[in-house]
Amino acid sequence: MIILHHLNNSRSQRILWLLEELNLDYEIKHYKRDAKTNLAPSTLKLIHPLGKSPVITDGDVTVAESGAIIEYLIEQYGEHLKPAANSEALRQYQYWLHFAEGSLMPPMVAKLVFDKVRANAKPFFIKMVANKIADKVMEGYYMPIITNNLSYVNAHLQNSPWFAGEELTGADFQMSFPLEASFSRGGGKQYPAIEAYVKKIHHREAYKRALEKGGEYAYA
Ligand SMILES: N[C@@H](CCC(=O)N[C@@H](CS)C(=O)NCC(=O)O)C(=O)O
Repeated sequence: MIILHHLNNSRSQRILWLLEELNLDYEIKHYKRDAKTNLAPSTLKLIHPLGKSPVITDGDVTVAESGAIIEYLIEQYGEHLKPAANSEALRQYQYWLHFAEGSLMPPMVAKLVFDKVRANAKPFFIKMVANKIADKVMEGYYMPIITNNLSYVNAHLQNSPWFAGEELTGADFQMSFPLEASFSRGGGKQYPAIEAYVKKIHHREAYKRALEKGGEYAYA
């Protein structure tokens, strides 16, 4: 039996959606982020030493890291979600599967960290200095990368209904989280193709079931 070790408001939602889309039999074990630190509970380290979510167990097998989990589930249970060997669709599939965590997420995580620094720095003088540093790094470095990445994704989606072409594939599950996260605060009007894509995902029956089963998810 597959068990998804699922953390609220996390990348684990993409795996939940995939499990639903594949119509698999699985259980969810819920973990809740600490209200203060937002970190996962230490019990997740009993499943995998890094203590991050998503992580799945399937009998004796434990798989961590969203991209690896998606590849594992597709290899084992859903080959139809992977394009044919040596096709352009397969190259696109591999590219976007890696792009999501390799290029798109890191500057977004940096933004989240700097937003937290701005919000929590105390006392007043430290806050002023922290804000100045945060603004400089964000404006000078991370924001241009985020904008460049999102414009690139938007241009791709203007010409392609799914990330690897005409069909839904594993790449779409992997790309869903950063796109949802970047749109969750009502931003993104300048990226109409991404907006339409995120809406399209949210209308899928499997996605709705995943949302229902997963509970708290701030990005849908
Ligand atoms: N690149 C990893 C990232 C895993 C990750 O950082 N997960 C976050 C949730 S989105 C987490 O577990 N955070 C809680 C913590 O770090 O304690 C993946 O895609 O699986």
